Amino acid sequence: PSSQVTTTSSTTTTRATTASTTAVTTTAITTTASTTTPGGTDPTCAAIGSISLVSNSKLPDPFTFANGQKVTTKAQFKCRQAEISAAMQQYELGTKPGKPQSLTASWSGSTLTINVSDQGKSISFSVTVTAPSGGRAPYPAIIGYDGGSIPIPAGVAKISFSISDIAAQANTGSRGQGKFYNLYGSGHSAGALTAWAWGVSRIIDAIEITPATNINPARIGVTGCSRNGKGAFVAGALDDRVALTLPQESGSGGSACWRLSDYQKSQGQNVQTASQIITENVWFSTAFNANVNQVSRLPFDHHSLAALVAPRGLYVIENTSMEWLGALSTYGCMKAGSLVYQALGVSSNMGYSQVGHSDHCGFPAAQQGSELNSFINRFLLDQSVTTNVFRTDGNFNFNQASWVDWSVPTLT
Ligand code: MCU
Repeated sequence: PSSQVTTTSSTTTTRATTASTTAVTTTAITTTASTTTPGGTDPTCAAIGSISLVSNSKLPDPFTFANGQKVTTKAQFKCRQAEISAAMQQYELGTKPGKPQSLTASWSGSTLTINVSDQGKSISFSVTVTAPSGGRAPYPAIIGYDGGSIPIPAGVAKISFSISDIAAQANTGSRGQGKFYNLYGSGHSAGALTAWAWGVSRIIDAIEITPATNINPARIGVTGCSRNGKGAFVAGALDDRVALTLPQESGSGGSACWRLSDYQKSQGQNVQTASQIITENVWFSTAFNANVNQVSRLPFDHHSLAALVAPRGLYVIENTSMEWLGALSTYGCMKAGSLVYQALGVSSNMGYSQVGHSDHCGFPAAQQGSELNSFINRFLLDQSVTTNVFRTDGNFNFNQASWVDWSVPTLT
């Protein structure tokens, strides 16, 4: 089965700044129509047609459109990214709504409150901003899902985002619960990962119209660990204003590929698979359920998430000691994703580091200095430092030729 994906173009945005008191600044974005933008709105791209399921045991080719046309230029790749995004939303993530009809923000103390109205409904949520020690305003900032689990260096602000407020993730009974669903309806197709990604986009909208936060909206990172790492990855994939994406121990549903995790499982390893993950929580759209036992039908896999983040900064943190995450799966999946960065001529914009340690979501010092900090220094603090990281301490052999049957073009 295949269904039509429609892209609707977003409409003119007007901005109005209302008077601010000393403590509170309130500004507003108004868009004339609420739209869903599954694949983006680039007018130079051909409209995205229906995207069919495939039969492909290998990782699908990021450089070939659904209609068979090859990607040869960077401009075409942007259109292909829109198509990949639409496919992932259709078959796995659910639809991420576009800019709401109205968004206002207020800033008080260290709290940024975001008020969103769309199609007659309204919600409001807040994030806490911790100003950096040192550095220069406007500061870069890292949005941490439930605070995140990485050390944030000097000069970088931290934005704590309570994600369960937007979409609950207690268990499979959490479907449709949270402010996202109060706004868009409890039956909305978005899974929790997509709902949180929508929240990140609204946080960035709010920062863009609230200079009083002293945060630079062009230097935003997003991080989270484990289930929240899956979320951080999806947020970076679905909003190209995110300058640096930092998923930590995201495993299955994050940096692992569904096909590779199924393979590991078939080899007797205790690795989380698509068919298991949907029985645990509401991270994905219910639309995903139809294909969890036949993931080779998906016209994408999770190397495609890296393909959506490209060419922006991406540093993937993984842990070889946790069998459940799928050490080979995350390594091989991100290796395939890195081929997109290679094609774009920016290999060093993506890093992958897999270090074994028993504390899930603990952050080993070995991954800090020349790895995490280098990515932050380069992509958030504008320093010219080296970010050449692709490593594992794992004892496995990823045979790329078994999984990648496409060649890597040099996109012009
Ligand atoms: C690695 O992320 C998840 C994993 O997908 C779940 O199966 C497990 O229950 O929880 C992990 C997690 O979020 O740990 C904090």
